[in-house]
Amino acid sequence: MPNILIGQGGSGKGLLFFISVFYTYFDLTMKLNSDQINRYQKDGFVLVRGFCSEAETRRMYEVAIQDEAMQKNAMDLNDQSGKKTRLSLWFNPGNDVFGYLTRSEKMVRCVGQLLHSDAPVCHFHSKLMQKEPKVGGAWEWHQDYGYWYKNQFMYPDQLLSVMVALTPANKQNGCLQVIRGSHKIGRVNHGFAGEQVGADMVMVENALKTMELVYCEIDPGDALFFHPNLLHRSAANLSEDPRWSIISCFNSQSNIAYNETSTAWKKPVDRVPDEAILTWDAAPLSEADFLKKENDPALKNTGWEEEMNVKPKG
Ligand SMILES: O=C(O)CCC(=O)C(=O)O
Repeated sequence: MPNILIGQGGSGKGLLFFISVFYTYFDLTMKLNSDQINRYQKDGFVLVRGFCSEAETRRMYEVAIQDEAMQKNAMDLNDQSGKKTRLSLWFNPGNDVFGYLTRSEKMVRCVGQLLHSDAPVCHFHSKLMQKEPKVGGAWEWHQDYGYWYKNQFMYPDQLLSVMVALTPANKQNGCLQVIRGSHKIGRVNHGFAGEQVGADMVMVENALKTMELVYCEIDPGDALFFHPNLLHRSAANLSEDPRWSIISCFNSQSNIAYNETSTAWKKPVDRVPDEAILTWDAAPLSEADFLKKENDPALKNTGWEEEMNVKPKG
């Protein structure tokens, strides 16, 4: 065994260096076990508790609420009741703290275990979801592939999303709700629900007759990996507490998007060690390539949306 106790004995830096060498040497980077992989395949989602440590999550939340570019580039999407859901979305993962999360060995490795391809893992986009107390709007029932189909990605099994909670998410503040196993239905039709893309409610209601509705109540640092055909929604935040999270979406390089002008989706992720999130100097998000609402092909009319029944009954 090599001498791995190098560093400034007793100091915080020395300890971090020790941990990093220890993890590298023993290959202890977080990965999913076979039970978790099976659950993702069967249910369309898997929850990994404590994916990010308390300190990592605190660092990300501080940036989320303080970074000027993040706030300046936030956009509001109206839900069906006119309440606003706020998010900032960017494509290329940079040298900022969220870029370090997206690019971390643990993230890329776990995503690679779930994507249905051996091609390199690429990052499609990340978004900071900001559901403010009392005003944060709902997300209507949809599949992410309801949006991404319009980008003309060919293979849904080669895409997935990872939601990392930055604050507690619960029923009161509008946590994510999913229909267990609904990814197996395949893509259902989508129309517009407010300014969002919404799934055909006939199929959602059919799914709810036999499949379980699950409220994903999660704690800061927990990560929810979910399939792009999993039906999901979230209610408005009527509580006194914010509900913030970061959602990173990944794609296999073998999955071509024929209607997407950004290019991150075909660039293999430039990985960084897990400890970058906590210990590396982080750039501000001012260099990030943020999406403007008017440029999103998923929010454009393709001609068939109006025919869909996307309003819940009653
Ligand atoms: O953050 C939420 O409440 C829902 C977000 C969502 O459904 C999505 O980004 O696809």
